[in-house]
Amino acid sequence: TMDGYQWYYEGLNGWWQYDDRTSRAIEASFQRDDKVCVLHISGQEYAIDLEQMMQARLSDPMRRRRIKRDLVTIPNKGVAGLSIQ
Ligand code: V3L
Repeated sequence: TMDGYQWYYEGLNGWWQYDDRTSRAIEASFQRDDKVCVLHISGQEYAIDLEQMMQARLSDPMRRRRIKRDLVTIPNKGVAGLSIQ
């Protein structure tokens, strides 16, 4: 669906995959060349900045993380906080 790509946000010593719904929403914005999209993710609103490649909480913009679009096959920590062992 996404040509073997996925969206990731930064965690401690690695990258987490976004949940599928969020990842598809970010991809749609990316394909439209949007600069930013605002998404509801696990009870919080986040601005996904596709120029800076960062996510930040709307209610607390200091809470920023890097994001990236990369192959689904890269090593990662899991999906949206659910660890892979
Ligand atoms: N999807 C799901 N949960 C998120 C996301 C997101 N895009 N962004 C933040 N959170 P903040 P390690 C992460 C969660 O940035 O051990 C991971 O998913 C975030 O969860 O201040 O550091 C893990 O569950 C955090 O719990 O808004 O790699 C957890 O951190 C909370 O929102 C630990 O991961 C505050 O993040």
